[in-house]
Amino acid sequence: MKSVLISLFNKDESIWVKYLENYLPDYKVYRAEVDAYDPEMIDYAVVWKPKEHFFYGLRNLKVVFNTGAGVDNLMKFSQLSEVPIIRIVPEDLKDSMLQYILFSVLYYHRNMHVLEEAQKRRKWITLQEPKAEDINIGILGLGFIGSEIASFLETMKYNVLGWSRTKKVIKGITTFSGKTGLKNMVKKSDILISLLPLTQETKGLVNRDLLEDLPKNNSFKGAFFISCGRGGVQKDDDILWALNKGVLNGATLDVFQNEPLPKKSPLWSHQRIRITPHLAALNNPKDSCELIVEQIMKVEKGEKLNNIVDFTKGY
Ligand code: NDP
Ligand code: OXD
Repeated sequence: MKSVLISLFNKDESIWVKYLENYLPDYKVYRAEVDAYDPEMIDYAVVWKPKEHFFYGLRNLKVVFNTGAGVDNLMKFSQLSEVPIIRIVPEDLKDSMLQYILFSVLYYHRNMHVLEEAQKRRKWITLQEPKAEDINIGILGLGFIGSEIASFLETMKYNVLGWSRTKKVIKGITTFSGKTGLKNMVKKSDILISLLPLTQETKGLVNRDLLEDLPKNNSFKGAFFISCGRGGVQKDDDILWALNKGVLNGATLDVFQNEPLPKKSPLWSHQRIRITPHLAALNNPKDSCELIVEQIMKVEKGEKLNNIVDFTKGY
């Protein structure tokens, strides 16, 4: 009998087990932290932030399924350089991220950050918002999620710019790559959005130097930062510094260098920061399990897999 071992940090594993058992009636599904199992009998692993010891003894592992888009938590397991890691990214993950980003972009575009303050002071102020085409939105990361967000924002008439490791061609989007490309894009970005994975190269990329390049004399009198990729890409202290110095006008942060964000962090109470607890786009268990099962069937038939992570690149 084939076996699947599951370990999902902070997720309700029982729902995932139910779907997997339902879709794979001939397989045994074990929960790593609950069930007894023989590690040598495990064929597939379904994980989210697995514990240090999770992969011990899994000598016959065929594939690891990461139940999320970001695989940074798996890069410390050197034994996985030999085993394919598949990112499970259902289509609706993009929809969720799009909703989150659209909400955040509109919040700033329609001056809600100013109007909320005015309401607290019972002040009736009339503000004319800039036209969408006069707002430059710079997107860091043009992958599965970033490219879709870029195209959607372009259909909303925003002027969209995007930066990636390799230069992209996306209709209606001005694209950049490389260090100079990054600087050139940041200098123009009224709203900067991070959708980058956390790798050796992206760690700490959104820092003082980068934030200082953002426009200051635009119609918002400063730029906004929306962070939805990985917290390690930004330096939280530098975001605070930029806000306090007036280098940045506002920030919406879904991800942080340390999660959960420590209670004592000054980010919580900063007037110009909006915080959400890493939920911009969550994997829905049903669609994810369907994708996992689809890929298991491919392995069993010797077919090519989709969404394989490049362990050397780290994403
Ligand atoms: P992809 O792997 O499809 O895309 C990653 C993008 O980042 C690519 O365009 C890639 O460039 C670019 N990139 C990677 N390294 C660099 C670099 N050194 N310099 C410039 N660009 C770089 O990832 P997804 O779009 O699926 O997801 C992005 C991230 O979003 C995930 O890694 C995850 O961390 C995060 N995420 C967060 C969620 C949340 O709830 N907050 C939910 C889902 C995802 P290239 O195209 O050239 O390879
Ligand atoms: C992901 C996430 O990477 O939820 O999918 O952050």
